[in-house]
Amino acid sequence: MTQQVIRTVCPHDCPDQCSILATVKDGQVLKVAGDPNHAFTGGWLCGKVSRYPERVHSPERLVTPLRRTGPKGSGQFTPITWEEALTEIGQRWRSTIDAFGSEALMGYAYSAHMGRVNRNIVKALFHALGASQVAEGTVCSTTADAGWTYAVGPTPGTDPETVVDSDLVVCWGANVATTNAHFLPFIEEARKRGARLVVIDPYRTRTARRADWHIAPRVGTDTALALGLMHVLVRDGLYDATYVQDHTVGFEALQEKVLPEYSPDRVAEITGVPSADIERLARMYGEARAPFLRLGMGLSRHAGGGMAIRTVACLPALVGAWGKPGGGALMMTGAAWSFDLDAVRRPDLLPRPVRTINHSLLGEALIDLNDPPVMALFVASNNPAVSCPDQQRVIAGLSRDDLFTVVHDTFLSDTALYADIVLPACTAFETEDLYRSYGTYYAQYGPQVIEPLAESRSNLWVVQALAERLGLTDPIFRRTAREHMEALLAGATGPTAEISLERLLEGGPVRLNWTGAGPERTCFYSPQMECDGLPPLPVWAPDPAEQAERAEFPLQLLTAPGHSQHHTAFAGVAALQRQEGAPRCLLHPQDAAARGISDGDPVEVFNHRGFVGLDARVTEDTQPGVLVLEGLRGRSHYRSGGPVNVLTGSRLADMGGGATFQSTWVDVRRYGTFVPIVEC
Ligand SMILES: Nc1nc2c(c(=O)[nH]1)N[C@H]1C(S)=C(S)[C@@H](COP(=O)(O)OP(=O)(O)OC[C@H]3O[C@@H](n4cnc5c(=O)[nH]c(N)nc54)[C@H](O)[C@@H]3O)O[C@H]1N2
Ligand SMILES: Nc1nc2c(c(=O)[nH]1)N[C@H]1C(S)=C(S)[C@@H](COP(=O)(O)OP(=O)(O)OC[C@H]3O[C@@H](n4cnc5c(=O)[nH]c(N)nc54)[C@H](O)[C@@H]3O)O[C@H]1N2
Ligand SMILES: [Mo]
Repeated sequence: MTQQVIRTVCPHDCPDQCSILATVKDGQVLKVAGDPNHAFTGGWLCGKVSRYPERVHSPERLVTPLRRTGPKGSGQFTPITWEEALTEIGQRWRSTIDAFGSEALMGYAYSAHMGRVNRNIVKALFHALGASQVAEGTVCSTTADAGWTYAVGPTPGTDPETVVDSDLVVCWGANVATTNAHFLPFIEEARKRGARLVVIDPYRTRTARRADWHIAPRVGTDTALALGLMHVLVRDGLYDATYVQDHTVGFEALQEKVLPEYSPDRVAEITGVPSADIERLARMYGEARAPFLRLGMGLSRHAGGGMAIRTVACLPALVGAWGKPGGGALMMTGAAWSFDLDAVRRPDLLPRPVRTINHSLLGEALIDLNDPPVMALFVASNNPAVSCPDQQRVIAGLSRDDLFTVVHDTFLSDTALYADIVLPACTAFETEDLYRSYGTYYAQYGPQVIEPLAESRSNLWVVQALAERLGLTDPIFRRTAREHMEALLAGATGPTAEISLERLLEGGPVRLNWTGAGPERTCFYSPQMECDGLPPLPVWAPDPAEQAERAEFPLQLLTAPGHSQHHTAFAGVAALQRQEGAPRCLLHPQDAAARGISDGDPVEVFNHRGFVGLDARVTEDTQPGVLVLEGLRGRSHYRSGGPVNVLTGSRLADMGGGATFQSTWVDVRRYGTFVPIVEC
């Protein structure tokens, strides 16, 4: 066959959603390049996706279904045929449903494949089976979403391409150089035109290194910092009284009841940011012509994380930044899209109301749920044995001998090690799907680039095959990817309905006709929060549970995305593993000296939940009292213990049911200095 260049889409959970030109010959992806035809991702790919041929053709790809032959977790499997795998799964699920009821079955796919079809179709299967449902986003975005929505409603963020017209860009808890790389050139363009870049992050990230000013608050104190800024803005008359009057709720209550409590001096005590810096930042923000706030989700993965996002998201309204060219705020653009997802997910197939299990509480669900217990689990497109909090319980749950687990993955992930049956997934390059970005306003069709390798199969194929075994007759389980796309568009509303399948199939990014007007209103005082039993006005208070943990373990754990990793999805690419290097923690020189730790020493990070063995990087990039761990790795990457989430707990954030990875306190010691305490 001759060589061909096929335009497709990066399927990963990333705001950029690059358009990719894949060069293909004889069923092999030879190279990938950025598509110059995309206004946002503009002709270059990140370091991870540049290596896509290595991911697609990794020698570690799963090539056949596997059946477990050794104890759970041992990694002992034997190849079986798809016929055997599907028959066994069908029989086990049927007998589980007969013996325990349909809610004993729990199955879900998460975000490793962002295609609207392959991600959502798995839901239809578990709806039709009457299985326990899973609230999946709680390990990632639900708390941030809840906080944002309480403040500004379901407003999609400002178009990132407009940032070039901004004169002040604030990246607040957003390491865009790592997690939103194609946004950077737009910020740089704004800087060429005179804008300044401020980064607010507890440690010096790659983005902070580039910034004109890096402000490093204590972890979990953003609510107070935002209120300190509001205090100065209101005190000095630097707010937009007209915008506030016309487009906000509860300004008087904020001014009278809240802001007096947040003087720069008090906020400095809470956040560790000097009061002069709070004054200066407030002035910069208040005096800017069009400040652009890029709000990340890191600060939401915390006990008070919803309130933090909710409060920071009020800032643009106070200065009237919304609607000014270059001004406003962006967390996500997802709310702008209205494809008919229910046409693929089909919640109407549920035979009766069933319980919903929080993804962040997977361990608890597998261990503690009764009536009925979870007896059969299906996991696709995620790796909860690494990414879910409270790993001890997740692993204990996955190790249950009476739990029948099926994992569908491209690689033998840590989770797959606990499966009874492993199903080989193909990469998104081997599937056809429809994508829409959550960080820009583009949708794009992603054609299949090569045939599925070996015996790997797509999420869609697996759902169809299982539906057939289980006697599910709804026509949805026979629809092709193309028919699903038609359904997604047929029921679309708003500007999404203006997009035609024909236009998508022509290829390349298709822009959503979105007007970007900003929120209808911003709630300084939120009646909805009051109804939901939450404080209706912004408030920061120390968290008693955290204070108790801190008394025992003095360092706060900050976990952040890895630069050359996408959680664990690129685990099969050796070059990226080498580039990321051995797992390490960033430790401030003061904390290192107090423990006799030098740069490069092997160390163990520990708390009452578990320990992780890795290398120490002693650096002023972090602040005293904050230990930073970048990236999620499988257990075998660590010197001992691990993965990182053995340290985190199952407490949920204040709103949205999200995980609280950052509400974790730890200590660190040189590797090998641990003397076990033997109780007699
Ligand atoms: N290279 C790479 N890119 C990715 C991913 C990846 O794993 N690797 N993951 C993808 C996914 S799934 C997602 S959800 C997004 C990640 O999206 P986000 O979670 O929005 O990630 P970041 O933009 O890195 O924002 C996290 C930043 O928040 C900071 N932070 C943590 N706690 C606090 C706090 O209390 N206050 C403040 N001010 N800052 C805090 C962290 O130090 C970190 O630098 O990125 C996507 N892109
Ligand atoms: N401590 C701590 N924990 C965190 C975070 C943190 O910041 N700190 N971040 C959280 C966030 S933001 C997120 S989004 C989650 C991510 O958590 P996960 O979704 O578990 O992320 P991955 O490790 O990327 O898992 C994706 C898995 O899907 C597989 N896969 C890839 N493509 C396909 C496909 O097409 N089909 C199928 N069936 N499988 C496929 C990959 O090989 C990989 O094993 O982690 C969360 N966990
Ligand atoms: Mo995420």
